[in-house]
Amino acid sequence: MITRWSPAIVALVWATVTACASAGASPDRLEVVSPQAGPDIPVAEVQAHLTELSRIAGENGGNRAHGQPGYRAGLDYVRARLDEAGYTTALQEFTAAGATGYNLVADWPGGDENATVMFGGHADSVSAGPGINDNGSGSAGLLEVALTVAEQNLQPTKHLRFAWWGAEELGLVGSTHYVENLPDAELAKIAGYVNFDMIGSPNAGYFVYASGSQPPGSDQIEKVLADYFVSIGVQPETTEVGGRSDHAAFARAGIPTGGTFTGAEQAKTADQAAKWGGTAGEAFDPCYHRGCDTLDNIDATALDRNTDAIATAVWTLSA
Ligand code: DPN
Ligand code: CA
Ligand code: ZN
Repeated sequence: MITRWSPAIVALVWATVTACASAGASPDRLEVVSPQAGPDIPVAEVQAHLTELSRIAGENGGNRAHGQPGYRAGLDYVRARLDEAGYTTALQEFTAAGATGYNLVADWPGGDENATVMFGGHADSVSAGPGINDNGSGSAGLLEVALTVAEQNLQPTKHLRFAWWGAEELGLVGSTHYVENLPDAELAKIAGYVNFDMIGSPNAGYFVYASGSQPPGSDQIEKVLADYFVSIGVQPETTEVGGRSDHAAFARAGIPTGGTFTGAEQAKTADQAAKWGGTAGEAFDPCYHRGCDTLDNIDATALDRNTDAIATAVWTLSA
């Protein structure tokens, strides 16, 4: 790895600017030994999970929102697939807006638990609709990669943990609850957290979370994801996701974070349309937080590429 700044200086700067990096994992534990080619995940398998989430929303008042029956039904679908595959799963309860919420955490047995790499995304929709791009897409991509880990009986050096967060749409409630209630000793074992929130936008962009404003070690995650897109001939851009998704609580705890994103309410520029295709001047996701975020609101190519990026990140960062 070529680092521009010495890790000591980066750590010093980060410690100076952040007030609560108490339990942060040391960034060197995330160091990529050698990039691994992740498996090519068939997008049809990811789409099949989206079809199930759509059906579940349809049978439960049209959404999968926090506190609504469709939320729990969708989460139970994901959990059942993981249990069948051999994961150790747990539901973590919390309360938000007077309703019980749930995080689903799934551990793949094995690996060094003192170096745990986590991959997650939010499982709730807004109440306006079924939330198929936001965030059925990340939920389904993560699920299919987790199932592929099991099918291939991956035996990574590090310990692998997947998470599906509740009540993200109410203000990152589930992921914040998880991080804030994990004992410092457990938090210190988390070598990195990679987030996938909206990965199939219909007018897709190819964004990787910018690591510069994130804890030391985040550059490793950015590089694995960006290198993957370049390897398939897609030129990604970095984006400042800030406090807009579930990596935020991990970053506040000093844990290296990253992720991918295909865009929400912002309009695609002419330059972006030239390199990625799609429509300039139109939102990446015109159905963002609307009832029309249905199965029709997915670009299968973006969903495929991003799910393959998840697989590459899982294989590489856990090796
Ligand atoms: N956090 C997303 C949502 O659930 O509405 C939107 C989003 C994701 C925005 C990633 C920016 C970056
Ligand atoms: Ca694929
Ligand atoms: Zn959302």
